[in-house]
Amino acid sequence: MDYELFWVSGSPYAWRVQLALGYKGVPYISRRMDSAQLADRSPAFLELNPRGKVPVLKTGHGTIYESVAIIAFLDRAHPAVPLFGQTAQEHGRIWQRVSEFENYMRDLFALEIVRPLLRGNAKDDPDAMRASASRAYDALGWMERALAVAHYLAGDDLTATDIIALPNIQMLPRVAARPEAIEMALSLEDLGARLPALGAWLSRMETMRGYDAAYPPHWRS
Ligand SMILES: N[C@@H](CCC(=O)N[C@@H](CS)C(=O)NCC(=O)O)C(=O)O
Repeated sequence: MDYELFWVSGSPYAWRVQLALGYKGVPYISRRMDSAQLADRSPAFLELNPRGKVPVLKTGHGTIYESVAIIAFLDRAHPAVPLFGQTAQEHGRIWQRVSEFENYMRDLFALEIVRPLLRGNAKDDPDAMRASASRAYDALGWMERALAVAHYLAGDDLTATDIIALPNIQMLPRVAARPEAIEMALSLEDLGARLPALGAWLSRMETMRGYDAAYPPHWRS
C-alpha cells in the first residue's frame, strides 16, 4: 500500500517530509489540505493526529505524526538511501545536528521572525524583530562554520539534518523580502551575501533529488 501524506503548502514541517520521500524515491498519495480544512480540526483529522497538525503519514499500519519522527521512520523503512548515516558514529553526529537545529534554531526562525511577518504584526515591535534577526545570524553562523569545511550540515553527505533545516531556513529570505521587513532593515533577504558557504549550500540543496516536487506549490505563483 502506498503511503498517504497529509500536508499544507508552505508548512516547513510537511515540506521536510516531502523532501525525504522525494530524495528516497518513495511514492505516496498526496492528501493536500488547505489552511481552512486544517483550522477546522475535523474529528476525522483529529483521529489521524490528535494535535491537529500536519504532516501526518498514514502507513497502512497506522499513522505517524511529528516531522522528525516521520523522517526517522522512513529511514528505517527505506534504508537504501540513508539519511541518518551508516555507522553509529555518523548516526550520533547526525542526530546531534538535528537536535541542535530543533532546539536552538527552529523556533527562533519560525516563531520570532517568520510568524510575525506572515501574520502582519512584525511592525508592532521593530526592535524585537531586529534583535531576533541578529540572533538568527548568530545561529546561522553555526551553519556557516560547518559548511565551510563540508558540503552538508553533518558532513560531506546529504543527511536528515539538511532536509530538516532547509525549509525553515528558506522561509527566512522569503518573508524578509516583504516591504515591512526591508523597512525594518532585518537584512535576511539575501543570506548568501553575508554567509557564502550557506548560500552555496542553499544552491546545492536545490539540485537534490525530489526538490522540485516538494517545493511549496503556492510559492511558485
Ligand atoms: N512539531 C511538528 C510541527 C507541526 C506544525 O506545527 N504544523 C503546522 C503547520 S506548519 C500545523 O499543522 N498547524 C495547525 C495548527 O496548529 O492548528 C512537526 O514537526 O511535525
